[in-house]
Amino acid sequence: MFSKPGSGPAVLRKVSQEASKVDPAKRRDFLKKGLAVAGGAVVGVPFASTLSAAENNLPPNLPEWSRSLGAGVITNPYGMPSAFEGEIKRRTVPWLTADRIAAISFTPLAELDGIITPSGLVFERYHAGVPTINPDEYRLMLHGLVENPLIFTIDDLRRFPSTTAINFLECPANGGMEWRAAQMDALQFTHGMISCCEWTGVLLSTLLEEVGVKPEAKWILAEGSDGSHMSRSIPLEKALDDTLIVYAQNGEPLRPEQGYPVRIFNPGWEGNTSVKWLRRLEVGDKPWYHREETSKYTDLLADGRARKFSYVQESNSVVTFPCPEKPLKQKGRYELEGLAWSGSGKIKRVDVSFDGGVNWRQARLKGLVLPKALTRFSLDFTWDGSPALIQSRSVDETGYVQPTFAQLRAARGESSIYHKNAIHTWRLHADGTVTNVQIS
Ligand SMILES: Nc1nc2c(c(=O)[nH]1)N[C@H]1C(S)=C(S)[C@@H](COP(=O)(O)O)O[C@H]1N2
Ligand SMILES: [Mo]
Repeated sequence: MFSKPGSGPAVLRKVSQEASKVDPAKRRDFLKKGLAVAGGAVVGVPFASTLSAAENNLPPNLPEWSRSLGAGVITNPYGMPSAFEGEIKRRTVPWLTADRIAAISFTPLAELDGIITPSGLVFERYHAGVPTINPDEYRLMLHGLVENPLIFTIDDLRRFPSTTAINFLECPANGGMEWRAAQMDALQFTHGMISCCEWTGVLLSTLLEEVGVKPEAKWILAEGSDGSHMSRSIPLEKALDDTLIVYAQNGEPLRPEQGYPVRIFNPGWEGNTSVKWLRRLEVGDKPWYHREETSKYTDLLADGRARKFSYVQESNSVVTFPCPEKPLKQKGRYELEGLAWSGSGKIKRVDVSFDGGVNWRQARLKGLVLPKALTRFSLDFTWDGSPALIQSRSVDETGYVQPTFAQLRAARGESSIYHKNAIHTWRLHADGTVTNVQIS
């Protein structure tokens, strides 16, 4: 079957003819930058070659799904992804993170576009599983060095002015398996303990104003109501700056895995400070040094001392295409993509190298460039089949430059599993596959 003459197909034909032209000036430009151009390669299939396909759903035939009524509106009262996208999912590393207590699942970064992580794909980290909390029984206590201690219901929290912000949330152990050597051959596992959502809630400063903070107050303890009683000490300056008491994620109530019905959210800071299933906020004059923040969230240095309260997630970046999950299937033109972020503010610049850090080209920042949020970058390139060592290097608005492994190890040793933000390397092989390697 053919479509009407002169309509769709003619337009398609025109596009594919144009795509086959290579502008000589651009070609010279590519060569100058050290990237070979595969001669005459076209993206897509020439229109005429499909004309012989008489009995299938491909153009120019009309597909079978265009000849009958589709599913109705009540099929999915809550919409789900296409059944063909079932492989886009959170995954665990069975030997390391599948345990109920030390549970971690990873965000499938290679499969995502834009900067927002869909709620169902946000990585999960819990120390004692996901509690089931009836919102009618939910209460938040705010007490300690305050004039007027209060207990809030969710309705109470919603009566205060709300704030919405798009921010990343990263576990400082993101990439922790890579501190000493390249180990995981998947972007999902080297960088997938990060998400970026739109969060809505009330500023903690608003609640603190309501209860009246005493002059000697300097710290706040946030405590979860799950079995782990996860608790962290947060300096008052942060609490009065951008800390949110969050009840919504990507426009709907928080997901149970993310702390339903209420979590605290500290933009740009270690994910563990964003205590989920929040039960209690206590105002005090010194840190509490509770179990998790002493036994876990300190960074052991080479000389045996430990960094404490290393809250800020330093600038980091990674190439998300190509990557082990997304190899190159043929030569020709592509758009390299990646994600960069900084807990200190906006991403200012990202550079990309194809030769392991010898030569660098500036990537473009795509779409929204927001403080303390994932920022997408990209770079056009044409692959001639040569092996490459692909890297990205971010610079944030404070001027901080993402370190090499050599720089990071010189400063921090190799004893920590946290805050590994070194420049990452993907080895692109001649057959288009990609593996994880480290070069200092
Ligand atoms: N109550 C409670 N809050 C918690 C945790 C927990 O186990 N219990 N895990 C923390 C850790 S270590 C991280 S990295 C983040 C993960 O947030 P997410 O599961 O929403 O991605 O939640 C933090 N908040
Ligand atoms: Mo974490």
